[in-house]
Amino acid sequence: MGSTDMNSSSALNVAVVGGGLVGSLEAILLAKRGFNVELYEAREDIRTLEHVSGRSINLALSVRGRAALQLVGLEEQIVHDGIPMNARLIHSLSGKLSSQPYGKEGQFILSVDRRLLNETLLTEAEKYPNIQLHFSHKLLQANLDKGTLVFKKEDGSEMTVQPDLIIGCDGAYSAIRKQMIRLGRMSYSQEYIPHGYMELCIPPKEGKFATRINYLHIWPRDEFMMIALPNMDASFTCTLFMPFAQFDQIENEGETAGLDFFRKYFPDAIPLIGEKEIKETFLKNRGLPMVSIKCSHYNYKDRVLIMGDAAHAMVPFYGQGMNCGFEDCVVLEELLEKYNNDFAKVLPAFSEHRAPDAQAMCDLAMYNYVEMRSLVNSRWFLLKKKVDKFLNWLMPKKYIPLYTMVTFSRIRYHSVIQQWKRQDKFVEKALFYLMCVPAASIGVFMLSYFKPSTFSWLRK
Ligand code: FAD
Ligand code: EGO
Repeated sequence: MGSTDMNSSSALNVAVVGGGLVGSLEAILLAKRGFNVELYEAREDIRTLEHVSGRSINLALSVRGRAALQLVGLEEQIVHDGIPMNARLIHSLSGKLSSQPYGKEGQFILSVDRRLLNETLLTEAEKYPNIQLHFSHKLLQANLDKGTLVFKKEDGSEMTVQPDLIIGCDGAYSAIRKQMIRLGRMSYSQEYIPHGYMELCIPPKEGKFATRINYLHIWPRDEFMMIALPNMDASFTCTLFMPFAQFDQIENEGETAGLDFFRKYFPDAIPLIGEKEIKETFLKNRGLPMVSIKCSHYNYKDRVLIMGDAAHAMVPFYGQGMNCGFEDCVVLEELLEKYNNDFAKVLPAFSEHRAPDAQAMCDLAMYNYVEMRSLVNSRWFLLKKKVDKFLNWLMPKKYIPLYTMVTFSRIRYHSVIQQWKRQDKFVEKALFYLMCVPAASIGVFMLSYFKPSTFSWLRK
């Protein structure tokens, strides 16, 4: 049995495992190339679920993610359904607000609703006659040598398929990746960080946004960090990052500990979120873990490929996880084109081309995690950004801030690191030589003062 396809069509069958952000997008791209695509998603169809307690969390979409959405003709719609964030807005402990734009005119990142984005992609996928969506299909086993996948269906029964190509887009805890590791010769590392995250909601105030809309709100507080991104329904979603030890302490201290914590570190956010909501969120929810996963390669022979978080989960301190996963899709698309859909060439090439970049982004995200905690307070945050801006003004071609290269360009991530190191070295050197000027002047002055004869040849 070469496939589950009963049609006489000779098109190759591709199974996409995971109908999250990357899986649903990749399914569309593969269908556009004429493959028969079967998409298997463990959860129910999210479009049929009631707007239950699971609060709509939002994501920052930037240039790399948009490039992929453009390939499937959805960029405009997604941008329309998102909220531009033109600047960062830094909240100091005293409640002072300072903003700084992300770029020149019209440069912004977008706050998009994860669920809406996923639903839009699934609905688009459904328009293709050569895509079949299978919800409530959880991958149980995979035999990658034979190329067989076993799914568990809603009614508990099992189903086996044997597609020509398997694309694993099943997230950070990928079952496909697990099988690839078992087959050997695959590098793999994972790291849980000591921080957890928790989401809180800033509800609309009299139907309007309770605070300034078109910003990425940031509360830098050393070990504790909070951000807020706007939603289309006039609410904001806050994400609080703090060490699990602190989450545990608050949990053990009792009823009002969460609120007391906010009084101490985020006083200006209390009227926005509401005392009751803060108390309840701390009682109801716990800190959620964040993991960074690097591996290589991403393919198994010419049969299996992992993409998105399955291949490279990263800590969220750059807002790049989804963007990087979407860029994976662009890269795969380019390689399929280049090698005329020849999997034996495309898959190894994808691993070789993409792993250095995705690993670089994982490193950059981890670096930002360390960097942001070292910023101590909002003053330092702003100062750093001002220095970046000044250097860029001084040398627009030679010095591009790291955040700009990552977020507003499509420079390969590994090249971003190279360029960043290069320009940092340059700045260091420039500073050194600049310091040499006053140092030399002082030297000349002292010499001429204490030993004027040194310069007697000048007076001839
Ligand atoms: P997922 O979205 O995890 O999708 C995987 C899918 O596979 C799921 O639908 C799951 O149900 C399914 N699945 C899993 N196992 C199986 C199985 N055995 N069988 C069948 N199906 C299965 N990224 C950004 O770009 N910008 C941001 O601002 C941003 N903020 C973030 C904030 C936080 C707190 C976190 C945790 C992440 C953030 N990210 C952000 C990262 C982003 O969420 C991920 O990179 C993105 O969701 C990855 O998409 P994916 O499709 O690879 O994986
Ligand atoms: C000095 C000052 C060096 C995610 C500031 C580096 C990340 C880092 C988590 C923001 C924006 C989208 C984000 C900036 C820096 C999302 C982001 C940034 C956070 C936290 C985030 C910025 C979701 C790092 N982008 N960013 O420049 O505004 O700067 F604060 Cl905790």
